[in-house]
Amino acid sequence: MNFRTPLVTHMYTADPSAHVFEGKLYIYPSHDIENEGEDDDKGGHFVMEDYHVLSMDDIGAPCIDHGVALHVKDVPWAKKQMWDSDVAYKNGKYYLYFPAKDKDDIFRIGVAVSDTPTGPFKAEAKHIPDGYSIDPAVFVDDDGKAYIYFGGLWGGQLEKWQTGVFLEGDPKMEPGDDGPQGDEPGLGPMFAELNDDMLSFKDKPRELKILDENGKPITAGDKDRWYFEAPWVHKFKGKYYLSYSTGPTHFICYAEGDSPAGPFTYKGRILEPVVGWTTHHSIVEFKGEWYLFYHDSKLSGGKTYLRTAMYTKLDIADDGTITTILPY
Ligand code: FUB
Repeated sequence: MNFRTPLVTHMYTADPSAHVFEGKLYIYPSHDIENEGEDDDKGGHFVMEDYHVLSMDDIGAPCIDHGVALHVKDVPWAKKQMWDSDVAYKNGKYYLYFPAKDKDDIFRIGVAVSDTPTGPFKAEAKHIPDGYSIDPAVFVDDDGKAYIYFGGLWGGQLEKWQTGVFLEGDPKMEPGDDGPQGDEPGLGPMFAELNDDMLSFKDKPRELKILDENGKPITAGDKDRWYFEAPWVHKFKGKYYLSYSTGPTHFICYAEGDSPAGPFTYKGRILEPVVGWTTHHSIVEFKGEWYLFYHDSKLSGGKTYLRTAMYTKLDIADDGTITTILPY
């Protein structure tokens, strides 16, 4: 089995979003590249320019790189920083959801369409209205309804959107300064149902709170459990599980709910910290088994912005409890 080893080594890949399409595993990673950017909390060193699509015919099979599926130069509204993406299938088409900074350096979420899971994807002329911040993840339920989750703090700018419009704030402020603090409820990921055309939201996105065991929102000061970025939703035995990264404490955690719209109650940890600053994952069922795709920075010798995607098996008990993975 090629568990816990790089999916590919000819380029750096991160934020792997895995799906089963046409009986195979398709992985949609970020494509990390070398750069001189500043390694700061604003994420200036993540300067990705394009997306490649990867696939595996089976667990343990070689991972194939299908080449560039979308480049920033082909996205009319985008300027730079093609961060974590996700792909959904509906109506015979594949939809790639991705963030990028627009001409004003504001992260927006766009969509690009293809007839095949490997692309190439053609970007819409404008970003999705009300699509902002980073890390879009789309969950298509058994009834065909599709939901998008997105948002990340600090470099991902989520805290700038608390009023529904982008607030730049004091330029001297450090990332995170203007988000909730201490005992205040932490910000949760944003959520919206997608319209049938998959190109727009049905309603304005709304924030999902992650609750603790007493039904109270996880606070901004609860850094081992707070939401930071990287939302992902999977369904198991009729329940919905929202997993996410805790950012500066480097955990992947999960919370359980009865509906894709939440509320979600914190349940535990999926992955302990990896080498590198970020960790970002996806969860997929393939041929009756569950897998966690994630990344670390081992291959680059710990460079936070040069990461490598990999996967391992996930053990889920009948009641949905996930066994915590120790990465090494
Ligand atoms: O890949 C750039 C950013 O790093 C992602 O958007 C975050 O989730 C983190 O993995």
